[in-house]
Amino acid sequence: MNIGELKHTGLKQWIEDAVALMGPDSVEVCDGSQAEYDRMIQLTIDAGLATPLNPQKLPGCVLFRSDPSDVARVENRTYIASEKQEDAGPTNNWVDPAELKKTMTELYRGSMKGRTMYVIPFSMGPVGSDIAKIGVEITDSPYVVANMHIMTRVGAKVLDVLGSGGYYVPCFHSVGKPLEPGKQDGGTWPCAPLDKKYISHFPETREIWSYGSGYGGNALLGKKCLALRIASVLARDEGWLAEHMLILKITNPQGEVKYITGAFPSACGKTNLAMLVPKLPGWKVETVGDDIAWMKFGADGRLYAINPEAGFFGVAPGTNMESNPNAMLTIKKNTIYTNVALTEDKDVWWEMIGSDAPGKLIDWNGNEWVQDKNNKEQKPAAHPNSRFTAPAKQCPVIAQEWEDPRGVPISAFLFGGRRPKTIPLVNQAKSWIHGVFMGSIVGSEVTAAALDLKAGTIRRDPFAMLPFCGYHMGDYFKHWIKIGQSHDESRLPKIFFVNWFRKNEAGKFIWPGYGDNSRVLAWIFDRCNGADNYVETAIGNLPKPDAISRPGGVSEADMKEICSVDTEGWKKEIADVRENHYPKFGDKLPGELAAELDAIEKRLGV
Ligand code: TSX
Ligand code: MN
Repeated sequence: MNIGELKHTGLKQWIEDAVALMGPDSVEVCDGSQAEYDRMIQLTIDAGLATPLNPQKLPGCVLFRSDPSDVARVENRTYIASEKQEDAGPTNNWVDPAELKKTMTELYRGSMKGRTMYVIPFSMGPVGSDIAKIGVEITDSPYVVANMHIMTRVGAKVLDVLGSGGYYVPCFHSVGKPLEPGKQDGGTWPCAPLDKKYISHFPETREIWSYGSGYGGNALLGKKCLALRIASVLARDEGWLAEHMLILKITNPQGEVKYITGAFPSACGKTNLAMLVPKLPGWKVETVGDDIAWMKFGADGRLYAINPEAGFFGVAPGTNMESNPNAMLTIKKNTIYTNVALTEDKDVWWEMIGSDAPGKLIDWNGNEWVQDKNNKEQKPAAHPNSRFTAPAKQCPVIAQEWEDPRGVPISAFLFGGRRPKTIPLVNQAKSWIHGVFMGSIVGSEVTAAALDLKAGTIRRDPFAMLPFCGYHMGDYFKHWIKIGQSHDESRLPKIFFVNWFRKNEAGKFIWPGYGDNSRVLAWIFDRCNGADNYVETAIGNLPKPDAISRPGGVSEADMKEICSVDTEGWKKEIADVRENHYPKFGDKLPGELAAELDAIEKRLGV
């Protein structure tokens, strides 16, 4: 489709202005068809950027290797450009929007020379759902087009909903590498150097401008940029919630169904939880979403959630038939792999895939790699942030209602993190405001992968939204408090804090996690039905002894330990929140949260 056929005059003008600025050789409006997807993949193969994988083992799959400088989201190059710095808050990078637009306009000038400009109309959420939103991404990357096909709903059906004047979030993306006449990428992943990369959000005008990176969240603008950073601002203004949460469906042995969402910082196994295979007989867990939840109130006063995405953009290393069999089955076909290792028979391999590397590999840098288990220093074959992009509909346990435009009614919110000490296995908030307090203090142990902070320390990541909130985090807390104040609390989801990561004195994990987490989900399920399975404590409602069935290998003493109040540990936790965490939000910290902190401290006893 070409621009002339567009009915939407505003959209047409916006594209024409972009063409004049970026100077592509040609322009294509994407239709979302399989033929278009296949053509994008073929283009990247011809440009030496993609390798087709073994059609017997991985039909319809390809492998990309990115530039070594372009392997993850770049938080220090991610900007919230609001008129006032105060509106971006202390946890976001702020720049003056006019200044940023000036800088980026010069970068965009001629940036698509020698390339095709693709215009991607996409819907976040089922097309036409009241909860869904439309975006249009302009990009010069066929890799982005192919990934957007999987991660969002693309094409003509979206333009139909837009009509001649409908609202869309405009998104600019350029890899920032114009091509000389007649030149191709020739196997070199196109991107700009780090100091030229910009992932910019204009929350007041609801625009996204991305430049210089072709990778994941920097380039697939529907995901973190639109569905979280911009949507969080829309949600604040319109009274709903745009959250970094998985959505799962649980069915108990009696056939009763509940839906639960959960927010966890990175490296806590969110995708694994979203596709959990329960160990408890008779219980069923199905997937609605693994990363983002958009929630609006229904006429019945309940919160209804949709998954705004249509695919999974998951971390490959660590994914195996034990940790997440459903993910492994999802990614057997029609999947884009990025930065994993390649085997001699064109299969994929990554660290902790469940078996040793079969012979000689090509690592994520394109070099030959032979596994040496005696060498502890050996660099990984797959990049630790290597990814699969796969259609959600291929997940064997995708819930049948995952695309219901009305969304699913949420019974519980989970918050969690990797906490080796103090934080119990599960703890129910006493009230909405206590639950908001729990969300506000979410933190996770820093694993070796993060270079910026010392391993072993706790990094606070309130609501797992720290990198994804498009405005001041103190105002975000206030928004959550207001949701509670303006709705019938009995119809709001119950709030829980979970911790699969308690360690004993020897540094060994006490709780087996994974499928055994279904025991905790069952307790939460019953709690939502008002079961008499809890004891009130200073920190919240904890499981009664024996209310959570004990997995094999966990001693009675250990079970008791992870289900009780560590008063001394909690006093330290409270002190850390008071001295190091809450002061970050200055006078934007809601008084209700300061009061909640005081109340818990008082209940713990001085
Ligand atoms: O995803 C995880 N989950 C959630 C699963 C539904 N992981 C992996 C985190 C990195 C992405 C976990 N790791 C979980 C967990 O519940 N728990 C642990 C910690 C753990 C690791 C190994 C063992 C036990 C716990 N091994 C044995 O018990 C033998
Ligand atoms: Mn995420």
